[in-house]
Amino acid sequence: MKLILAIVQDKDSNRLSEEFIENNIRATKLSTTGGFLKEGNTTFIVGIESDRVSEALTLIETVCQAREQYMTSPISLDPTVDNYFSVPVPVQVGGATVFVLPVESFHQF
Ligand code: 2BA
Repeated sequence: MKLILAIVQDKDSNRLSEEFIENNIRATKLSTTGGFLKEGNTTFIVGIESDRVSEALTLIETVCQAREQYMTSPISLDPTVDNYFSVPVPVQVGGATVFVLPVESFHQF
């Protein structure tokens, strides 16, 4: 058995949930926050048989799109500087960031 941790954009999370249900893949959704953009994203925890990992990865890859987001980065963090303004910088996010981990044991009580 493996544990998939898939960090996806919020915009893709409902569709991915539906695909998991349709394909009988059990998952838990966590509301998470990206450390860099500090914006919401969604992390799916999926416990799955080893021989179905590639099926789950294909679903994730199919559903999750790469998008460009803008990050507003201050030119100066010094509040004493008069010309304090921000410049939006494009950042490519996603499709999905996925970790596949071994599972030592699995219990449902
Ligand atoms: P964030 O940390 O908010 O990062 C959003 C996007 O910003 C990243 O997209 C990447 O394009 C860019 N980025 C992140 N850190 C950067 C840095 N130090 N310098 C320049 N650009 C940077 P993705 O790579 O697609 O990541 C999307 C989200 O997946 C991340 O949101 C984070 O929540 C998660 N993530 C990505 N890599 C991870 C890792 N190695 N460990 C844990 N979580 C990760």
